[in-house]
Amino acid sequence: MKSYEVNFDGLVGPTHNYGGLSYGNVASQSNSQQSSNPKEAALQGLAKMKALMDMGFQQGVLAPQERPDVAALRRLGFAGSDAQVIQRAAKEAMPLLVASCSASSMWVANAATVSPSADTADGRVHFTAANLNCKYHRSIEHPTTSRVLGAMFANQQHFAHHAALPAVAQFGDEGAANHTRFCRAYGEAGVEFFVFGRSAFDNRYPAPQKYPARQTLEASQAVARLHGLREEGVVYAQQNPSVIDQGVFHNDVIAVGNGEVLFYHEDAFLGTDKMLAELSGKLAKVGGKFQSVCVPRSAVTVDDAVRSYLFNSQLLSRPDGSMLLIVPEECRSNERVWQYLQGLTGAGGVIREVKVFDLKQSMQNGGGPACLRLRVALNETELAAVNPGVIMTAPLYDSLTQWVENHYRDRMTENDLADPQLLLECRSALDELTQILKLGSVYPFQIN
Ligand code: SUG
Repeated sequence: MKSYEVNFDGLVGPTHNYGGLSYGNVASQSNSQQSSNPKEAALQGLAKMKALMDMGFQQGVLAPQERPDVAALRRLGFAGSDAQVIQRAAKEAMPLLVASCSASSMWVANAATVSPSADTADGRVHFTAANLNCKYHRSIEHPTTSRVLGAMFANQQHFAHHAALPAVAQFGDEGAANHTRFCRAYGEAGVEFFVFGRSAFDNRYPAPQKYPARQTLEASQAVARLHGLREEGVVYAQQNPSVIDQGVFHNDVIAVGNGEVLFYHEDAFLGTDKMLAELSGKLAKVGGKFQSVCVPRSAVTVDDAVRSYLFNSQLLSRPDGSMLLIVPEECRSNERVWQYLQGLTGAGGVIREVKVFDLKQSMQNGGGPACLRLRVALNETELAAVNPGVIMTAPLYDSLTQWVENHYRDRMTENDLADPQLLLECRSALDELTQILKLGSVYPFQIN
């Protein structure tokens, strides 16, 4: 049976702004308070989805969330009508209003961890929504994420959904941003690679000194248990704490894998040799031939990797077995990174081509091509069981582009977030979106 990797990209929500909310994420910190352009952000994301679809890849779309999150503000004690809740938060606690307005759900690599059916004990595709417990503005995403994923992958014969892990730092879980799967073919059993930043219960593991390690070993292990993965099909590795302290807040900022290939920076992991041997051995047991492409620090420094987002790229398999790397424009403007990429594609190795996309609006908050997509490996039967409303087609692209043109502002600052009119605009946009994507009622304003 045929199988595919389907990339579901997060549609940027109408409140996209630069709130400076993510300590440890260099771009988010340095662009804090700049004015943003939500319309441009959404159109940049849609252009990437359309381009991948036109290249013959399977592409889907994941809906944004209701923001401002008035219900979350109510839980923090702001009362009155919706407009009063927003005005009171703006007056008394602007940072909390900004956090409840974040369009951060666009980075759907953090929405969930997904295990394909070939890896799981019950033969279903398993999803665990990420608790995103490290940052308040992200910790409020998972209830809606679960409803949206449930509406997209509703067929219980093929899809199993797990609620987010307990909401404490010890089970900090950032979803697929720290998870990669290696396999010979998408429909065959593979090796799931979980990368953690620290252990919450075992102090033998080192931890970063400056910035938080968002993913714990214990969270990764819990997800592997929930999904019914075999021990032989799982490898755990620790992120090098010193790169976290240099701004590598997720493993997908320093490594990317696909098929039988891991593309990574020399400084990405602790115990690299042992880890590579384990990946190679376990992949061999399911018929695969592991290959690693290491980028030496002499060619690209960790700082270059963080600024250019070289590794936050999409590594995609082409029909002839070679791979294509989708990188952000910032890779072309970094001389060393661009030179490295020219050498890589010219060397006749597995990565043969690089395509560049302008995702500046998202990049300025630390979200590159890989952050914007959630990968779901599906066989033909499973793909047919996905809600067809969320699979990208030329007419859907046209409808979504028109929808963005109709509803989005082209400039957003902190003052705009305090405007109660924004909430009404967002709700009417999202109400229409659930009809376009055939999701049913998934937003708090639709179900309460
Ligand atoms: O969680 N930025 C996101 C970026 C997530 C990128 N995802 C992956 N690497 N997979 C984060 O730090 C910034 C929001 C703000 O500052 O307005 C933010 O949430």
